[in-house]
Amino acid sequence: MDTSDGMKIGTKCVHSGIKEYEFGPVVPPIYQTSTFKFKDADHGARLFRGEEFGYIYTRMGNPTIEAMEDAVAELEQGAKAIGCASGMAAVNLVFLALTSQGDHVICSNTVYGPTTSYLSQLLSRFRVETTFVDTSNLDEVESSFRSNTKVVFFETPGNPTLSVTDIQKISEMAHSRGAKVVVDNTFMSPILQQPLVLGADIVVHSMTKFLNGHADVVTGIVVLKTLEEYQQFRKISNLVGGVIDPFNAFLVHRGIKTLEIRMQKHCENALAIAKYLERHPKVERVWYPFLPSHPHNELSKKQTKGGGGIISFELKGGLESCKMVMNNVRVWQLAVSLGGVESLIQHPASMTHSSMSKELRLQAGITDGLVRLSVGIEDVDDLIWGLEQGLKFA
Ligand code: LCS
Repeated sequence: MDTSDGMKIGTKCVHSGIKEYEFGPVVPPIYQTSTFKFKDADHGARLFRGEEFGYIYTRMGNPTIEAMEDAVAELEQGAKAIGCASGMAAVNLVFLALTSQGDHVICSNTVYGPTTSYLSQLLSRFRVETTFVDTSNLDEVESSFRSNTKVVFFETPGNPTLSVTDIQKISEMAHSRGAKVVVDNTFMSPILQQPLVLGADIVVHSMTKFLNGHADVVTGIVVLKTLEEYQQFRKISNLVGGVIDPFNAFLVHRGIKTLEIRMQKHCENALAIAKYLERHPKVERVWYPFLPSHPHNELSKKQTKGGGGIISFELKGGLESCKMVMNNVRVWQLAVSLGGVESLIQHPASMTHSSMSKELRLQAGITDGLVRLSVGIEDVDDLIWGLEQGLKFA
């Protein structure tokens, strides 16, 4: 039995999803099995007809995976969730479930590069058309709706420029036109932002990032608001595969126990580093939602509990300066991905967002002089010292 009902989120992080298991372990066992025995032939047939609940085959469900899925669903205040093999597998599941030939999607122009490419280069082959807009601009979103618009998809804050989108207002707008709102909540985690409570229909995560938090798995999840939607999505997930495996689910569930304290430290460190960068003579501009200079600071403070662990900044010296900083920083590691306990630095234009066309990249504000930081939980003095070693060369 889940013991976390009615508790605060830090308690939920520790207890959510955990059931009673044989021998009484306090953490869910890793059911590393592809398949489950039926009691007899009639039992197997009843499970397949859906007349009785039971595990059948791990692509369709597994107790270790379900424990983690229930934990994330509870933290996001959804009904149920589906663990996926990666964040991109979660994005794919959403669009396979929600769109058909001839449909239209509105997507923020500030999302992870491969999400843009998935929509513009892959889903378009199945005659699902996407309009990319600045979703922080409500007028732009409003004027992009068509009679066949089925989905509005965005990250908030967006990767990598940290532009913030009003979840509540966009949800009202989309619902009045019969479209669903899907929020990629990877940058915030349910500790800082709960899109379903603000009116969104579906949440996706790359759990590779903050939810797991330790840079040792690639996984994703789709959180559904209603059981009916979950059942509809589960049927599609059973067909497309691309599900998480029990060991990775175990690791993510373990990571979630410390999610609240990790997010607090990510936010605290990131705000201090954003302020340091803002004062730095070699830095042109800093993008961090909880800085008063961020254009969406007010909305960010209303909609989220913290600025998160990601900062982007523009160097006065452009691309050459970015390379000097990346090649000379200490403590920080030059690598893509984000949301782990270790601090990382990378260059969106040539790395995470390089699959986008130059036109879409510049439209999203991803210039050659932009550097992205994923601020970890190390001591902030060491992080600032490490950055300064690189910035000296900018
Ligand atoms: N959504 C967001 C917001 C992401 O940042 C990423 C990956 C994905 C979805 C896809 O998740 P994955 O399939 O990798 O689990 N973002 C990355 C990034 O910024 N650097 O490397 C990966």
